[in-house]
Amino acid sequence: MAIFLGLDSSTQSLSALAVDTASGKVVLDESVNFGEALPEYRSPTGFLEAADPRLKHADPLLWVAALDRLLEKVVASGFDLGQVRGISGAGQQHGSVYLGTRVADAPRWTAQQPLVSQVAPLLSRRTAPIWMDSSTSEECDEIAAALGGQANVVAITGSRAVERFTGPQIRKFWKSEPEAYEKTAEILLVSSFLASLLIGGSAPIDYGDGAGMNLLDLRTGTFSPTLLAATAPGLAAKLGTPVPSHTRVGELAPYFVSKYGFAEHTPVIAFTGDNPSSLVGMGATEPGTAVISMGTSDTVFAAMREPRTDPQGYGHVFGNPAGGFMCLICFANGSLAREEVRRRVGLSWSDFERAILEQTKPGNDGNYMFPYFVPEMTPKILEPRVELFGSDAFRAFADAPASARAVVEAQALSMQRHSAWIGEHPRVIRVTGGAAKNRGIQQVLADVFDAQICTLAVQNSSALGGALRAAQAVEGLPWAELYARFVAPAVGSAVVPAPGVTGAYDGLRRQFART
Ligand code: XUL
Repeated sequence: MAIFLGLDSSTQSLSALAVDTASGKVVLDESVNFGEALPEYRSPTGFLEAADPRLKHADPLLWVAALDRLLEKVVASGFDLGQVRGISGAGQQHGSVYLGTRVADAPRWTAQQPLVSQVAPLLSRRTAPIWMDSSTSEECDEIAAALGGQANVVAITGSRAVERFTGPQIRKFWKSEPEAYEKTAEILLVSSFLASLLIGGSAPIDYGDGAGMNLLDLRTGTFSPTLLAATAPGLAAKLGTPVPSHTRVGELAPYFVSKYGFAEHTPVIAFTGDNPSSLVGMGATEPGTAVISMGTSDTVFAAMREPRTDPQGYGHVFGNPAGGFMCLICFANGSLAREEVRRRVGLSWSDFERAILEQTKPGNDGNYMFPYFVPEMTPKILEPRVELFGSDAFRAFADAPASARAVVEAQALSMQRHSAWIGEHPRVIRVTGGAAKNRGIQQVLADVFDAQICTLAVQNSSALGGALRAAQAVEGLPWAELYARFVAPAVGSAVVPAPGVTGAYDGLRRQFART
C-alpha cells in the first residue's frame, strides 16, 4: 500500500486529498474553509476587503494558519499521516508572497510554536496580491512598452502582460514601496510558498505555475532576462530557478513529523498552479480532452497539440505538469457571480437548478445578463457592472428563473467565444468545481458547446492532481495507470445537448459579438 497526499490552497479553502495507489481508492478528503474556520483573518471569501474593487489582496498568514488547522483536522479524523509516502499540491495561480528572509535562511520551524508565529516575522509585505487583483494596468503597459509591444511579451511568455500576473504585481510593489521591495529577499507564488512551508526551506517555482508570471521564457524554461529587467531591479535573485513540475524539492520539515505524525524524510514534490494540477486530476494531460473548471474563477483549459497563442490576448499558455503545454482562459466572475444572482433573486441551489431545467428554455426569451460583479479579465472590464437586456421583471431581478438561466448562459457563451482560438471543437468536456454538480449548469454547457458534458467521481481535481503527481514522481507510475485507477467518470453523469438547440443561442451570440 502506498499513500500519496495532495494539497490545494485555493481562493476560499485549503484541501487535503490522499490516494492509495494499491487499492485505487481515495482514502482522505478534508478541507478547511478560510472564512468559516479562520474568521479572525477577516476574509470571508479568502481575501481582504478594499475600497477599490480592483485591489484584491489576501493575508498570507491565513494560508499558513489554515495548513496547521487542516492537518489538525486530518489527525482528529483518525487518518494516519505516517503512511504518506509523498506529498505534492497546488495553489491559486499568480498570487505572490514577499519575504525579507528566505525560508531557507530562517530558523528551523519549532513544534513548540504554531507555524504562523514563525512565518510572520519573515514577511517583508503584510499582504499578498492574488489572481483577482486588476490594479496593475499601468505596469502592464510599461512592461509591454519595454518589450516593444504586447506581441513580444506573448512570444516569450505565452500571455500578454496582464493585471493579475505576478510580474506586473511585483513591478507595482517596487514602484509603490521601493524600500520594502529592496528588503525582500524572496518572492514565492502561493504554490511554492506552501511547498516552502512544508520543507522548511525555499522551494522553487515550477513551469506550470511559473508560466503565469509574465516572466518565464517558455522555450528555455528560465526567467527571461529581458522581462526581469522590464519588471523590477534585482529581481532574478529574489525568484530562484524554475524547475519541471515533477522535481523533488525536499523532504518534509521535522515540525510536521513531530506535530502530525508524518514519517521522517517524506518527499515533497514541486507544487504547481491549481489549474495545471487540475489538468492532471481530470486525466487531461494528453491533448483531446477539454476541461471546464467552475470554482471561484471559471476556467477552460486543455493540453495543447502545438503551442498556439490567443490573437485576442485573453488566453494563456502554461506548463503542462506532465510535459509540454496547456492553454487556459480564465473568467473572474465565476461562482461568486452565480452566488450573487442566486442570493438576489432568493433561490436555493436546487431551485436554481430547477429554474434552468424546468422553468426556462434555451435562449431565455431574450433575457441576457452580463454578470461583471467584480472586475473581469475575459473580456477586460475594469469597472464592475451588470448588463441586463430583456423584460422589465427580469431587469428588476424579479423574474428569478430567468435570472438563473441568464447568468449561466452568459457565462457559457463567453467561455465558448473566448476559447474559440484553441481551434478544436471538443465532443466531450469534463467539468469540475463546486458548480459542476449542478444539472442545470451542465445542460446549458452541453447546449452551448454542442458537446457531451461529464463529471468525474472525485470532485477536488486540483488536490487529486497533487496526490497523483506525488505518486507519479515517487513511484514512477505511468499517467495512464494512475488515470485508470483514479480518474473515472461519475456513474450516469453524461449530459448531452438537447436536440435542435444550437440555433437558440444565435441572438445571444450576436449580442455578445457587440460587447
Ligand atoms: C488562472 C486564474 C485562476 C486562479 C484561481 O489564470 O487566475 O483560475 O488560478 O485559483
